[in-house]
Amino acid sequence: MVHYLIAMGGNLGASASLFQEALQKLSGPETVLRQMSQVFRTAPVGASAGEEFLNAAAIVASELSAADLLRSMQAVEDILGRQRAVRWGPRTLDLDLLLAGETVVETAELIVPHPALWYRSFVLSSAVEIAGDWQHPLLGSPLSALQDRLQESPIKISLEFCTSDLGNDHAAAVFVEDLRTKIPEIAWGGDAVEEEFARVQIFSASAEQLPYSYRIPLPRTRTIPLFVRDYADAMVQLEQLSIAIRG
Ligand code: PH2
Ligand code: MG
Ligand code: MG
Repeated sequence: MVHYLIAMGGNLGASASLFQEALQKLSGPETVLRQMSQVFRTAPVGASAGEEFLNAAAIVASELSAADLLRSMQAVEDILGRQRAVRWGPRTLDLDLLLAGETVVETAELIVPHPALWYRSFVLSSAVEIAGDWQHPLLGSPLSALQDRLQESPIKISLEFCTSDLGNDHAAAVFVEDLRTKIPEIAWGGDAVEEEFARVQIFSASAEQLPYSYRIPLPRTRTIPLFVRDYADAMVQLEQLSIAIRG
């Protein structure tokens, strides 16, 4: 029996009742709902994400493996999403597996802990309500501490430019200056920022991409890879990232 933490989100006809219906469908002989958070209204993150989202989290106890639970979550997404299937558009219902107790899973199909769990306010606010004392097994902190970290201002994040396609050091310096004025609540630095919270790696979109299942190299090194076409694209993506972080 494993306790799993699940995130729920949606912005197309999503409602508290849709989330409840999803949890009902997930429940069965092997899977029991233990707790559900309140439903939070959150700002959409992502250029084409659309309207305001609803987000919530739930704890289920299950005999299923993480891989099997994920498959049943995907089946529920399909059933409940079918009425309003808009490809590549806003989401009717998104179910993400955030944590599987303190187990770490890294396969082609599934990464647990969810790689974006630690820096997304729209995930952490509901997760912390019901699982604030759960440990993030890679970062070694409880979820509540990860959320507190997001409240610090300015939040310190360093940028690492992993490509030469984007231009020279001068172009990068101008870009960082621009970023500082546009997103002042985050102290972005080209050089190592003191006590950095995260490291954002900027890759040219044309460069060879890392696999989605990138490894977090050290317990406290939190790295976010971004693949960008140029600095303008980097700015757009970083603005979205800052919304995801600051919520
Ligand atoms: N999910 C997304 C993209 N953007 N924004 C918010 N606020 N909440 C989400 O659940 C969300 C999002 C794709 O899964
Ligand atoms: Mg998601
Ligand atoms: Mg998903």
